[in-house]
Amino acid sequence: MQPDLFLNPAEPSDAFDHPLSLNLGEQCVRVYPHFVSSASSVSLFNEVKATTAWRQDTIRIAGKTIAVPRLQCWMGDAHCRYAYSGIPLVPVKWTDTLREIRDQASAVTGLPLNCVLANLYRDGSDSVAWHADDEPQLGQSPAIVSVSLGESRKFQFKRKPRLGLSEEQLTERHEILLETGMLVLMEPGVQEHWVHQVPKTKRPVGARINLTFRYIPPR
Ligand SMILES: O=C(O)CCC(=O)C(=O)O
Repeated sequence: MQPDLFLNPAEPSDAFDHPLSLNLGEQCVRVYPHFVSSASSVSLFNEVKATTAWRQDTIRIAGKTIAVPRLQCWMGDAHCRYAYSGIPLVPVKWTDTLREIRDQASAVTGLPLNCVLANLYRDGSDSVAWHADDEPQLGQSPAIVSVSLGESRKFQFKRKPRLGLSEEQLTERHEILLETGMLVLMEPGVQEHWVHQVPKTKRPVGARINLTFRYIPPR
């Protein structure tokens, strides 16, 4: 599949002010290619990798316990309890680094953000399967803000099946190449109508960190 966007603009400052758009039907994904400058992305990757309390979660599928194919850390404000694929997540406290990235992501997107699922993909055999970030704690129509550091990986979208979709719509696919320093904003509506994944790859790739910021309203 050809990516919808090959993101390597020559003029980073321009790209920062004017995000690129990927239209998914009525919904939209905005891409800020140089949210983190290329000069600082390597040191930021190393800093986040070293200061985040990564853990290996497991899930039960068909009676078997399986290791989630990536390391994760759930971080956020104290009330931000969450469950992901049946894994209950109690937030660890913000590190200075992730709080700083959160504040900048909030400033760029204009969105309040109070928690983050950090994912560490150690190599091409780590992945995240098709899913939507549509847990009830996130409210009716959440916006999701995702920052990538490290190796490039494919990010793919397909529609959630529902009655009334044509064969063409059901087989429709979109793809973004997620590169280091990139911020992706999945606008409200994307999680209701689309699922996304980062597939495994046989290409030799090193580690990648993804920070998926969200907002959970205090109760
Ligand atoms: O790694 C990514 O870019 C996506 C992560 C993701 O889909 C998630 O945390 O829900």
